[in-house]
Amino acid sequence: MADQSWSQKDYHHPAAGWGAAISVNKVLAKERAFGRGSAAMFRMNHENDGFDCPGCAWPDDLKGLKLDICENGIKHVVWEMTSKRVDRDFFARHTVSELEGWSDFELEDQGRLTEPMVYDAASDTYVPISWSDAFALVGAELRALDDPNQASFYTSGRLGNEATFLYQLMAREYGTNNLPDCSNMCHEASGRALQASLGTGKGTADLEDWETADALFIMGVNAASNAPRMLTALTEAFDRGAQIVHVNPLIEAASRKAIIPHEMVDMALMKATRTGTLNLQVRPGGDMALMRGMAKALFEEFRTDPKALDVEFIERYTHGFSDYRDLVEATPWSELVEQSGLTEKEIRKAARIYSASDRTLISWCLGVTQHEHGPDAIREIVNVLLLRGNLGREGAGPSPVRGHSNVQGNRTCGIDHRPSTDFLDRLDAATGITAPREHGRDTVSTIAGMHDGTVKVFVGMGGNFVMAAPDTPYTAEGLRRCELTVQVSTKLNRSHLVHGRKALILPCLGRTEKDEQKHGLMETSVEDSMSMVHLSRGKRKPASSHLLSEPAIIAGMARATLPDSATPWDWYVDDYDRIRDTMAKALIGFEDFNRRVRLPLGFRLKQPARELVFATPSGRAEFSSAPLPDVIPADPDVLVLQTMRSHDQWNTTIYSDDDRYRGVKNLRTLVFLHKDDMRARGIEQGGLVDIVATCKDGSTRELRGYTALRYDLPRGSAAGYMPEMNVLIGAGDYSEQSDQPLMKNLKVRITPAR
Ligand SMILES: Nc1nc2c(c(=O)[nH]1)N[C@H]1C(S)=C(S)[C@@H](COP(=O)(O)OP(=O)(O)OC[C@H]3O[C@@H](n4cnc5c(=O)[nH]c(N)nc54)[C@H](O)[C@@H]3O)O[C@H]1N2
Ligand SMILES: Nc1nc2c(c(=O)[nH]1)N[C@H]1C(S)=C(S)[C@@H](COP(=O)(O)OP(=O)(O)OC[C@H]3O[C@@H](n4cnc5c(=O)[nH]c(N)nc54)[C@H](O)[C@@H]3O)O[C@H]1N2
Ligand SMILES: [Mo]
Repeated sequence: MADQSWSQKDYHHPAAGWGAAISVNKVLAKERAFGRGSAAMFRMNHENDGFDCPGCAWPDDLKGLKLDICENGIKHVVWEMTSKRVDRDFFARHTVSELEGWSDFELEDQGRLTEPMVYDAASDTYVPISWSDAFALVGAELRALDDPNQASFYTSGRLGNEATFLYQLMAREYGTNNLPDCSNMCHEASGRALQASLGTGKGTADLEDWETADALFIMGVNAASNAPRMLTALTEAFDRGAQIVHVNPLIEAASRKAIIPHEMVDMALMKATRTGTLNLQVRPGGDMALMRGMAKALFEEFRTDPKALDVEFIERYTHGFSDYRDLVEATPWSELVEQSGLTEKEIRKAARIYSASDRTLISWCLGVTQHEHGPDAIREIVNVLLLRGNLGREGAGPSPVRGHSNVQGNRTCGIDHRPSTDFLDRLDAATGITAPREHGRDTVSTIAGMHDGTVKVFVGMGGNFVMAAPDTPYTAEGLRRCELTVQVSTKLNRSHLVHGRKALILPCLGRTEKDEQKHGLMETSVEDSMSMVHLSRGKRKPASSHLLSEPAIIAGMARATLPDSATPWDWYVDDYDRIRDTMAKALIGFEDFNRRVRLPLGFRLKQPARELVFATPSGRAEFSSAPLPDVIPADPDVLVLQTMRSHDQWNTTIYSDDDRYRGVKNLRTLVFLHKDDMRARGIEQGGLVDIVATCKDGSTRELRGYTALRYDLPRGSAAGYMPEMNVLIGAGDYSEQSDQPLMKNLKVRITPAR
């Protein structure tokens, strides 16, 4: 064995519970945020008073006095509240070249950014710049471009709705739809599939549906780490006797048992509740075959039991049923078994659970979306739901688990590189601008544009583009070719060091902080995974007196870029109610925004598909009849590698090198493999390996010296961590259907290290 400082053990404890509590205390201590951290928890996610958890997009459970908090949400808040600071002295002491040698962890660990900085090539350092000079620089560069489409405006899914609206308004008034966002890497597939099937880009289920479903299918998500508050819904589901089927190549912690931290008695007694009733270890990309197999079993059952299908629903509300049935019936079991990686018995068992249930909800995340056929797989999920009328009623429906806390709100409020004409017409009418109609660039195409010289200015509203995007060196080279890169951030990260000829770091307020404007303390709104829109109000003193809010930074850039703009940028920033008044006119479902967002729990955006109104060409829910893809590599030597998060990270932010629920300590440069695949390759437990990925264009990329660990996953598959493994994903490795990078489907060869 190589390095012995790491360890791997099976994890037998329940998810959440004391392990989580202890971990929270460690984080509080490390960030020197004890008093602050615990006070903050009690202000988070509270009925219209307090800030929205900046972590994931799981909805807040605000009923009664239940304090709905989770370990990772707390870590995330504390991360923002650290008492450490990155100030001008820090930048004077360290050249950018020196900082490039630091780890991502070390960079973020320096604390909060405190004032605007500009890159000074002569000294290779960032030096202070006033806000007005920073805005003037952005304006001058943007105005100097030959074509507005030479700029690209990225959003990471933290941005509140009001800032989001101003940001897209600025880009469109300036003249481009180049609005890539992190959603291009997570749920683009869900948006496109649901739009095609149901005429809406979002799920239709809400938290109450989670609370009343009697069968839940949880697909391709590591909920205990990435949506921990789902554990509450799962324990409650188990307690009421619901079936909970987890579909995942890995048996993740959320599929076993959990103790919910706010259930103090359970915590004290160590009483764990089960959170799963069946695990189906599909092969990577095998979800569509599983769904189709379930449909096939239902059709068979229907021959003797007319209740197996909801014939009335199908006749009344759907289109394309008979084509779909013919296709499914023509697909042999052998193919479904092979492509799903499951046995016929397992698929039939899942189908029986489904047909015995009156109210079924199907949820999914990146394990389903980040594949070549993500959209087809999601449409197949919808097909299966439609077969039994699991739509538009309590306890049922599709429920994608979104990522960043406001990624869904970003799309609703206009971050869309492919906006509909309808949306743009309303925007124009409400704001008096003339938005461009030509579609813009997404994440993948922004990187391509940086390389061919058609993208010269990059603005990042949050996020860490260079680390989050695929093909790290290629993306880095693209950013370096830009004339100007602007990063609006709270903490130092690699995207500040990998910069254009000119570069700005613009530090902003975090969501936990007070946002004081001319008309007083401002609130911003967010939309969760289940379409609830509610207010978030920061409570803490800002990390530095020089920070501006995101709306103020956007307005500053807009004023400098569009000197003749008729948009009242400063007037908007003085009072966010004014932004909301304009949003109420521009966005469907936001009527009377200012009043409704102040209702005790905010309001739920109307979901036409939930009312069985379908904005599809046929006006009905569309069955899709996509061919079943072959997801098995032709060469048995090739493994399908997925890149995922550890328990202790937030996307590109790494809290520690541990992955508690997978039993790993102190190691991130690892690859999980099936024991037989290890044996076949002469790889030992803990042995070092080289990983070579072959990209779609035939080019190869490699990572050397990773540690191989035995893990319970399907033969032929492998797993490791993002963002380190992004170097293996070619820039051209994205889905033809969704343009999403294939982050869960890399074709690799793994051999003992040379
Ligand atoms: N603590 C924490 N919370 C987070 C984040 C974070 O980094 N840290 N990130 C946030 C963001 S932006 C997002 S988008 C979400 C991401 O949430 P997840 O989707 O849970 O993210 P991953 O860690 O990529 O895990 C992917 C899961 O899919 C499974 N999987 C892989 N391939 C397949 C497949 O072919 N089929 C099926 N059925 N499953 C598969 C993996 O085994 C793993 O369980 O979480 C959000 N919440
Ligand atoms: N290989 C692989 N790659 C992936 C994925 C994968 O599963 N596998 N997942 C993809 C997914 S789903 C996503 S969403 C992306 C994540 O992509 P991003 O959203 O671009 O990345 P994050 O790591 O969430 O961004 C962290 C940075 O955001 C800044 N920040 C934090 N809070 C705030 C705030 O309130 N305001 C502002 N302005 N800035 C703030 C901080 O400076 C911090 O360094 O990564 C993608 N990349
Ligand atoms: Mo995401």
